[in-house]
Amino acid sequence: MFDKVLVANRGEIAVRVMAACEELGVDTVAVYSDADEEGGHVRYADEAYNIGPARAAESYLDHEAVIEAAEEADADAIHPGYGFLAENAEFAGKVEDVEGVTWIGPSAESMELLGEKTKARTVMDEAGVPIVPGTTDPVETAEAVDEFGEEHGYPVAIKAEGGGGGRGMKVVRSDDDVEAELESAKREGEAYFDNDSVYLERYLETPRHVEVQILADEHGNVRHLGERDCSLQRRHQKVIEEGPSPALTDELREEISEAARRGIGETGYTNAGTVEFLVEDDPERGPDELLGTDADFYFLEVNTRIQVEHTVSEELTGIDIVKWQIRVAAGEELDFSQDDVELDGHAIEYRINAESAGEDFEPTTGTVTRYDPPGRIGVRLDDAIRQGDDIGSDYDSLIGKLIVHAGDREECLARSDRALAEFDLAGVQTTIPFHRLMLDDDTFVDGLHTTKYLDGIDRERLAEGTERFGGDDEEASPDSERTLTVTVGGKQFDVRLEGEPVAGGRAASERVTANPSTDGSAGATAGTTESADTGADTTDPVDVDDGDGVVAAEMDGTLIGVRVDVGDAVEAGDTVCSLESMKMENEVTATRTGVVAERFVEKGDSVTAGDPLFRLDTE
Ligand code: MV4
Repeated sequence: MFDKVLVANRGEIAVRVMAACEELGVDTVAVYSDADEEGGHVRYADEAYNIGPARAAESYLDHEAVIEAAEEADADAIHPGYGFLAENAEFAGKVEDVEGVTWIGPSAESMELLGEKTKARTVMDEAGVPIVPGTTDPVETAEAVDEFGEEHGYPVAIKAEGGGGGRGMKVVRSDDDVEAELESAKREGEAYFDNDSVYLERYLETPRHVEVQILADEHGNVRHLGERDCSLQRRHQKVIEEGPSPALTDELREEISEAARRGIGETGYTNAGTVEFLVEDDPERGPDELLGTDADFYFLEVNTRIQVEHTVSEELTGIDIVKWQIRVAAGEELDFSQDDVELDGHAIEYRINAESAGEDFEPTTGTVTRYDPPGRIGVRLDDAIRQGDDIGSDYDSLIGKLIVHAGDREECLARSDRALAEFDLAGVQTTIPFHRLMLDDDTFVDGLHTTKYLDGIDRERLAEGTERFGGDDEEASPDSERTLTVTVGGKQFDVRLEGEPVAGGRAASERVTANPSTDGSAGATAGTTESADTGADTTDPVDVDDGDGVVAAEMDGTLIGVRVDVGDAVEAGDTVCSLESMKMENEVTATRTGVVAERFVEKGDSVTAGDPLFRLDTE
């Protein structure tokens, strides 16, 4: 076993990995950016190294900075968590090449193979795992797309070879759109993955998203830990995950899980991974009709990392997946057979994001003035924050995960209701009210939601519903108390705040009483927790045009791609540049047709919300 593991991540997943190390008797090393000096993962670790500025590209994504920290700390392994460098085969390869440091994950070679989608499709196809009807070779021309559409029918999905998690996918609804969508998919592939190669699949209109958890060791053992249903998503971001899937019969569940195990076994994969499938749902299906072995399911992609929702499978099987990642990387053999793996009851994970569901899930920031999470039977909370922490906007918005386990789905839903009602968090808006709304939603409660469900839900209903359940402007009751730990002249004090908090968390007239801090622990500010298990995801295009043809940045960020220059003709809807913000890539699109008259920025520039990017002359 390793002596010391460096965790190349932040927030709840970094703490989750360190907790596994703790149980294995392994020392832990945190790395942190300037924004995370007082982050929860730094508090938790045995030692910590600053690896650069807040901007992820200069810290958490800096290969050399992470490897240097590992060498300096004399760590003998690196765990990447999810997001950031977790699925970067190049980085994994660099770690593999460092003498005395082990990569806790699949081999760089496996990551590369499965990261290239047509290769992954080919391997799975050869292993007898059904793949979505389509091409296993890249397509080059509009004619090839057209031909596929004629033969298999529209809609057709054009997907980027390097894509995944919702990025670089375009849907072609008729032959009129082929040319534009093909160009757009290639451009995105090039911008995001340095790879303009694309392939085709038949587009399924209302699939369910089912994924199988895999653990594999270096001795040829491959086990599946059952499936999770992640159909409740918005814009490719999962919000609630559960297992077992409420839509499948045990027979279909077994068939999909075994297909995943077979496919992974063929690739020589090791460590933890997830095999994603789409299952064609029947829109006419009732709550008591489950999808059986006559339903079609298709391999989609393999995620070569631990995922945000791994906790669901841990609750169902009682197997500590993260601990096994570390043990497998250290060469240990899985000590349980497939028959030993039993799914016990039902588990649901609720992502607690600092977002306002009523305002289109806009990320929110603030200071956590009250943090009193639920507990008791069947409730697990994976987090890294504490009362007094600042939720910033440098990283994405996941601040914790509530995982509820019970004997069956019905009990799990009731227990979830109880746990979410108990969850007392103030100072920053979160998705808690949204989750409570979902527990009051017939489609979700009946398990009839597909991947399209949330994007089609009425905005008003979301706004009203989240308001009803504690709402977006929740305030502390007047007699409530909040405490903060502050440092004054080098001494730490617990400060009790009384009175009405106002926006930002400070009372207009508040009494402050201070007592010396009992445990001497540092007062805390933490950035938000990294959550994007899909890596950086694409949000909807940002359209900003203040009326005089100026396209302005809607948020703070860095320009990672500038697509047009002075003199270029653009059409409304064309992407003019890509803006990275909070680890997400946002396409800035032209809102009108015209010619670029002025360009105020170039690739690599940092911009602040409101900064002009281009001026368009309208024709
Ligand atoms: C699809 C699809 C329908 N047909 N492929 C989106 C994320 C990426 N991993 C693949 N995705 C999809 N691929 C075909 N041929 C629908 C989606 C999709 C989706 C998939 C899983 C979970 C949520 C989704 C939401 C929208 C679209």
